[in-house]
This record gives sequence, structure tokens and C-alpha cells, in this order.
Amino acid sequence: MSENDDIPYGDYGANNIQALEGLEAVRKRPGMYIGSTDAKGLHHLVWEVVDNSIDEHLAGYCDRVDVFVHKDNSVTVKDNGRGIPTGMHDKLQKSALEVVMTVLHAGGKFDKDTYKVSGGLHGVGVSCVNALSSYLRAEVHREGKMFEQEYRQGKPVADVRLLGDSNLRGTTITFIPDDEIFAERVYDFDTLAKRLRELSYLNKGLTLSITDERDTNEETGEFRKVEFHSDGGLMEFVKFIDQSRTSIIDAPIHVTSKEDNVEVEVAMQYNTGYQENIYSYVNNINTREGGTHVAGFRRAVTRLFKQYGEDNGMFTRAKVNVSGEDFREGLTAIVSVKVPEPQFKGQTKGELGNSEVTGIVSRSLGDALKFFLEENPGQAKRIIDKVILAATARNAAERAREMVQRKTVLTGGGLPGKLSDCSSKDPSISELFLVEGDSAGGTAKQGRDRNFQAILPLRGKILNVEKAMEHRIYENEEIKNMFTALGVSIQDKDGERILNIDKLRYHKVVVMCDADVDGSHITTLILTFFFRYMRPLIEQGYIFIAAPPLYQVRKGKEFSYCWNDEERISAIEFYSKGKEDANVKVQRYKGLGEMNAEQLWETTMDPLSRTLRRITIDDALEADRIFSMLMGDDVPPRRQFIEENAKYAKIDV
Ligand code: 0RA
Repeated sequence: MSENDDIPYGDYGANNIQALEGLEAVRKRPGMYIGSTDAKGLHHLVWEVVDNSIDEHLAGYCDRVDVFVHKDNSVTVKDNGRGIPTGMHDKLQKSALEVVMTVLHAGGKFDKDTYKVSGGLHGVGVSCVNALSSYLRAEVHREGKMFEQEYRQGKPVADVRLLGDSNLRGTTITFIPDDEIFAERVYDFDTLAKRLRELSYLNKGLTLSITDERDTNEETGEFRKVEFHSDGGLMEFVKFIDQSRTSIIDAPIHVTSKEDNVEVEVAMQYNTGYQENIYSYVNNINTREGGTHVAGFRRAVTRLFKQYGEDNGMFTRAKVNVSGEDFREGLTAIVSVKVPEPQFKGQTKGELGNSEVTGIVSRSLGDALKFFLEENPGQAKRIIDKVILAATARNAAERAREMVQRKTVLTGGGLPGKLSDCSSKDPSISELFLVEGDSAGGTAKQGRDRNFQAILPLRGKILNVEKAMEHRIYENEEIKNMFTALGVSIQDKDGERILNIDKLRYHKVVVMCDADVDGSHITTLILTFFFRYMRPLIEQGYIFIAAPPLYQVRKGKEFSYCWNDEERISAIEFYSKGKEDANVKVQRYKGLGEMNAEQLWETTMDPLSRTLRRITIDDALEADRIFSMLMGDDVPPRRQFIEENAKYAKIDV
């Protein structure tokens, strides 16, 4: 097949593709290739195909990726890239398309032009998606022609077929996840949309859309659809994350550079809050544990701002000793690097290891900050003033923290008086229920199994942690109680605050609040607190939310509990045997207080019958945004958020 002169194909040839491994291995051990076969793995199939489309964008050939979720949860990913090559592969005597789709690691394009991702789960190839799909169809528009091939469980149904002429370019892949592999086969719109939005910021100029054909708007008859596109890239990403915060600089500081084949892009801004939010990416993949690129970022921030404050005598005048973390209070930043051969380290392979990247990022950002400070003395002063405030507050917090810990020692073991502890001293079976209000606390205390369940009532609304400065957190009675009851402490390690959970007394911490608006507000507050100050507990899966029932449907002595309207309706139907029956009574539980101890035990606390929802941070970024939106000063985005989500009624934090 001859190459079309109009289109720059690079020097790719069908022969570059090498056969490495069969797809049987993928079906036998799917987890090795896509991480897991739960909802996460299911979504990974989409990311694998989208990653290939994005590689086309990175290579300069693609500016649109459209994702469709069909009614049956099959998915189509359509791009306008070069199209998978369709020429004959000499050695294998097959079309390159068939080789790409059926031979593991046959991308063939990863050798030079684009960024390869080793260590992570990305980049395993579209052939993995094919292997794990009961059906897949690839349609390629390339060199003026249109081709297709279909597969079942990764095996071609027939040879590649020429369908006719085409003046388009690109690849369209439709697949049905195999029910022999995936137990969970329902795609989550929010999960897909969130990642596509992120990808639009990370790949400026690329348009990504998602259309959900399962969700039709009743008024317009149209499918639910969102489209993402960013020309400003990370600059806009930072603004998006900080949309409910107030910036203290005019516009985010933004830098892009390239050195030794490593591309660097950083955007950052300071807000009036106190949190440090640094998000980092390597080749579009979130590096949760940071790594050498983040080290380079921190180094530049500390070095340049410290130099500036010292040169202008600002720290001496304020009589404070600043430390690295003071330069990051109220800082929101995104550090994105593109590295040809990334090495990933750490438990979850979420940390970049390439040591050369530290210097590259530090130099690049250093130059940009130097320029910013020289050009913008007014904004520079606002930043340094904030750093000084942070240093002052840190000292106050250190003193307050010492007080909390001293008090712990003084009260001898020092468990809070309000805690009704369990008898077990084995954390792995012990549970702590954080209960809203003293009265519900009393019921829970009566209802619990005291062998392994402890109760800590929390009075009123705990301190709004988004707004409070750190030292005030440690002065708050309810928060102090939580620290001492849990047995965790905060330690200083080289100026970094580390949560010590070695003496954690419970491996299940269950937030139990009323099932009303107030209750959910308090739940969010408590979760915000864990998110900000005890994040390791969430990361290790120790935090849960209790699910008290919403209704009891009763007829005479028989009754059942219902957790939603659907269950209530079918319970009413069941007891009334389909007829009108005045003896069937529905009780709506507005609060935990309306249940007696026995009811609370059997519905909400008994491990045999309760449901607990484990809180995960599958996306720290989204959680953080929701927290600050719900809790921040800025009312309009909060209202808008609540309104937007009312329909889907799912605030997953
Ligand atoms: C192999 C080689 C080339 C591109 C692709 C595969 C490719 C795969 C996918 C999957 C979804 N969309 C895709 N687009 C392209 C390089 C092609 C060339 O050099 O012409």
C-alpha cells in the first residue's frame, strides 16, 4: 500500500510491529495488565484506548477524541489521529491493524516519537482491551480509504475489510467488556467525565467529549453530553481547582520548557487559604506520591522566594524563621512533566524516580519565578507577607500541639471522658463510632457490642476546618478528643508534619450521622477534617460512613427496614399484597434518635446486617474541590454545585 503524500506519517512501517506475546495471557491474568477486574479495571479499558488517541495528539496528528457510552454499556472511542496502519506486516503476513489489535505490546509506535510509560499500567496496548472484550470493532480511516475488523475475545472474526473510500482520518474503536472477565459492567459518567476534563487541561488544544446514551434529557430528547477543551492548559486547570478560593496574585504563574527531551509545564498561584495543593503528572498520569519533579518544584519555590524575602530584609524585619512549608501555604500548583523513559517508584508506583528531572524542573521554574519577582514587586510582597504569616502561625500551632500532647500525658493514658471505649485492645477488630449528638451517642452506647465497639459522641458542628487556621484546629475540644481517642499524634520530621498512626486504636472508624441535610453536612465536615489532617487513615481504608435506614414499613408484628424509596415501595406492596391496606404503616426516620438501641444495632451497627461505605480518595483533586466548595466562603459556586448535583444526588466524598 502506498503512503499518501498529504499526510505526514513519520517513518512508521508495518514491519516495526513486533509480535511479543499472545492475548491468552491477558485473559488468564487480567489483573496483571489492567490492575483489577472491578469497576476500576472496567474504566481502565476506556483509558487504554483514549491514551492511544492522546499519543496521536502528542505526536501532532489528532485534535479530537469523542467517547460514547452506549445503552448496553459498550463504549466507542473515536479520534481523528493517523489511524492504525493497515498495510501488510511482512513477517506475520497479516494486516498491521490485526497485529496491533491481537498481539500484545504491538503498539510499534512507542519506540521514538511519543512518550512511553513504563512501570505503570498505562500503555499496555489496545490489544489488551480487545482480549478483554466479548466483542470489538475497529474502524480505520487512513490514506483515503476506510477499513474495519471485528473480534471476539480478541480473536478476529474475519480479515481486515476494505469498506470503501473516505476523506477522513482516524480510528474508531467500539468494545463490549467481557462479562466472563468483569463482574462490574456499568460505566460511571462522573468518573469518565472527570478524567476527560483533566486530560483536556493536560493536553491543551485537544477537544475531548463524552456522550452518555443511557441518559436522555426528558425535555430536549438529547443524550447527556459534555465537551472539554482548554487553550490555557495548566493555567486554566489551576483556576478551575481554585475556583472557589480567592487568589492573591493577578494570574497564575505559568511556565513551559524543554531540556534534554524532558518537557516541563508548571502553573501555580497563591490563594487566601492555608492548604497546600500540589498535583503532579508524568506523561499525563497522576503521580500521587510526587517524586523528583515535585522535589524540583519545591526546591525552586523555596529557593527563589526565600532569596527575595532575605534580599529585601522582610524576614528579619518580621523576626520570623521561615521553613520550606511556609512557602507552600495557600499554594495551588500543577506540575506536569513529559519524560521519555519514566521510572516509577513507591508502593503504588505513583512516584517519579528519574533523578535528572529535579534539576530540570527547578531550573525552569526558578527562571520563571525570578522574572515574576522582578517584574511584579506588589504581588511579590503579598506572597512574602503570606509566607511570614504562615511562619508565625506555624510557631503558634507548634505550641498548641505541644499543649495537646502534654495534656495527654497529664491525664494518664488520657482517653477523653466522653469516649465509651470497647473492651478489646486489638485495633484490627476494634471499631470507633463517631456519633452526632449526645442523645444518639447514648442510644449507640446501649445498642453496641461493647466487646469491640467504642462510641465517641461529637457535639454540635465540629470546627469548619477549611476556614480555620491550623492552631485553632488543635484548640478545638471535639478535634482534640478525636486525636486522643484514636491514639494518633502529629510529629515534626525535618519541618514536615507526619501523622503517626502506629498507635491507632481502631481499624474501623465509622461516621454515624442523621440521614438528613444537617447530618450530611456534619458528615462532610468530619470527612474534611480526616482529609486534611488524617489523610493516611482514609488512604489505608480505615474510614467508613454508616448507613442508617430511612424507613420502617410495618404491618402488625412484621416489619422491614428500607434504605431508599424503591425498597419502601416494594415493602409496602409486599405487606399490603397489592391491595389498599390501612394496617401497613410507614415510619420515616429523620434522625438516629428516632431509633431505639435495638433498632440501631440491627440496622446500622451489627456487622452481620449493616452496610458501611468505605471512604476512599480515588481522586484527591476532586475531593478537595468539593470540600472547599461546600465549606468555603464563596457562596455562588457552592450553590451551583449543590444545584448541579441535586439531580444526580450523589456527593461522593
Ligand atoms: C500503531 C501505530 C501508529 C498509530 C497507532 C497504532 C494508533 C493506535 C490507536 C488506537 C486508538 N487510536 C489510535 N491511533 C493510532 C502510528 C501510525 C503511523 O505512524 O502512521
